[in-house]
Amino acid sequence: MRNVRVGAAQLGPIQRAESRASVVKRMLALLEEAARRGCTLVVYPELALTTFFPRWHVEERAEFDVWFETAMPGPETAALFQRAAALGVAISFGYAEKTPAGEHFNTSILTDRKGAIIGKYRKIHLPGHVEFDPARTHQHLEKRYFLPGDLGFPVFHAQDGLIGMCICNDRRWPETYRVMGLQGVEMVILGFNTPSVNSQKAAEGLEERMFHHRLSLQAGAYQNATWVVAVAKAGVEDGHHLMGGTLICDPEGHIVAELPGEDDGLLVHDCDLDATRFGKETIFDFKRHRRIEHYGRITAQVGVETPPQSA
Ligand code: CDT
Repeated sequence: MRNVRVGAAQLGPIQRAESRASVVKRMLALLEEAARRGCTLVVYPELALTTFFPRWHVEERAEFDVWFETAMPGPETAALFQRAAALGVAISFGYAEKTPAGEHFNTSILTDRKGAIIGKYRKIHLPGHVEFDPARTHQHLEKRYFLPGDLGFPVFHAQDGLIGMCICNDRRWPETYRVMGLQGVEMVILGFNTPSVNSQKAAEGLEERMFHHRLSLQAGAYQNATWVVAVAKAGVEDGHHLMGGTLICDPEGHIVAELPGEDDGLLVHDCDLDATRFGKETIFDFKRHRRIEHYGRITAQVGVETPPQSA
């Protein structure tokens, strides 16, 4: 048994006016609770330090550099790393990253239990659009403000096992999990900011959004025999509703824990990494069963190419 007691640390809404210092205080409160409850790993959401700013359009994107971190840890986040190290708890959270070369990424990091960053991931599947779109009920401008991640889907030795990260929209893509699955991933951790309505389809509300969320996570877990820990930023943020749905899937694809509500809150679960072995050694023993000679299209082609019509 290789148990990881994980704390999925959901954050309620972060309003535009809320300072980083105030958010870090909320994260620290969840960290303290997690340590009291014996967690060795705490996972926070995507863009955990700020409001979900890609919902706003600005002509001059440099105006939005205020939402980006140029150092991690930085002045406001150092306290989080220090406290996590003192408590012996590893942490993972998402933030907007601006590199020294001026590139912008939607990023998450993973630390060890001493507060050292041992893993970094930059979001690859950026949803939404580049320009203001008047046809949508709300904007989702991730493609405007971020570059697609350039680090692949790495998996890290952590917590006596193999842990990988992805971010929000990545969870809807089977490729995300499979690339990590091919590295033996035993726990996928991710944060998300998901509006509870579809900006292009008013009829698609919370129930359907939650269905697709669970469906994606459960399939990813089962098909790769891995734990999946998904953590929401939820509630009404600057007038826009983000769904909750912080949950944990076991390697058989079952949801084994789910956090109700849309406020700051901690979902704690014991995840035995050895529970991934059965699936990895039987139905999803990739080495025995995969047929890569038929998977060429997956990497050779982006969009759909329909077959030619027969005469
Ligand atoms: N943050 C994020 O990736 N949210 C998306 C919303 C999709 S709608 C453009 C998600 O997949 O949940």
